[in-house]
Amino acid sequence: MDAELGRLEDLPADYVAALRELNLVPLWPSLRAVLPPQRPQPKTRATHWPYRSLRPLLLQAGELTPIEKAERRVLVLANPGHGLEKMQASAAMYLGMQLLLPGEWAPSHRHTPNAVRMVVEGEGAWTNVDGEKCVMRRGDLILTPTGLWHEHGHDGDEPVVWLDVLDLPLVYYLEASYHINGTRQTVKPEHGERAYARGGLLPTPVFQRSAKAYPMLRYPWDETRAALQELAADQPDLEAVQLSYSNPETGGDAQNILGFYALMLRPGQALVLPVRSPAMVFHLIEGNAEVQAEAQRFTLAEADTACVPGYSAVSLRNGSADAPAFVFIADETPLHRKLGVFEQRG
Ligand code: GTQ
Repeated sequence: MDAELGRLEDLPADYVAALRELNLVPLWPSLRAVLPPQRPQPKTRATHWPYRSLRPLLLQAGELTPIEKAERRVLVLANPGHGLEKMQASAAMYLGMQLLLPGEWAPSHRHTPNAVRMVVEGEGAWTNVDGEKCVMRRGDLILTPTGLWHEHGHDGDEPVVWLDVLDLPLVYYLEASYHINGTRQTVKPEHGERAYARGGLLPTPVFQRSAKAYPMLRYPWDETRAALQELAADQPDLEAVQLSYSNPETGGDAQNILGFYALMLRPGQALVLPVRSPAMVFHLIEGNAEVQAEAQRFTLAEADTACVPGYSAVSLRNGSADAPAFVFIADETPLHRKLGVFEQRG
């Protein structure tokens, strides 16, 4: 058992005042708060954002606020455990649902936080990232890594919605968050998803290697879905049919701070995840699934998003006995591993 430590109230008021005057703080009254026993006490709460409820409010934002007055028309999925005004889903993850209407243009900018988009609904939108025009179709994952120019446009005739996942809370906390506005991008003919279309085969130009830190920017959903189904068929005993979105040149994580994965739950499958230090986000692309984290249980319908804190017991269950469920997962694993604080218990 931990010894009980002295409280601030135990100290003479004039002593505390003298400390404050010199910008000094006694550690012992706060020691247990910053170093709690056995495991962290996350502010992040298990939270569910049903798409059915947020969609009408997002479409209403399209009527209330023109794109010129928003630049990015986004409703932020804020975790109440952190306070809504902090606009964070977890310690390091930000989530937003972004709406772009036909004919609109979200102007070019670049910023220090890394972003990805997971396309939720609608046809005809595109995002230019570093001069590469990425079409946006449901289930596609599109990267906009740190420092790269990006702009969103829409040539279709129905609203387009996507989920933004950024490491903004971390970069903001580091006092390293800022943006620069730019002008309309010149589109180049390259498409990383074509160059790296086959796993295990790398483009190998004789005269130069790719100089791009992020060679693949769009991960089309039809490819990801097919890869999951082929993996499931190839390994019928595999417990977790999961793929990582990776950088095809390095084989490492697609981005430096957050990790991105696609998981297929077989019909009727229940999956108990190991307790690990990073927080996780689940976004249901197809099917239906249940997420249980500690005392909470959420039933995810298509396009629903949920967040769970690190160090919690999480289990997933496919609610259908006939059809697979496809889940997009974002987590803080690359960050935890780089910092040396990654942990898996049990
Ligand atoms: O689309 O560039 O949700 O800059 C937050 C900040 C989206 C974007 C967000 C952004 C963007």
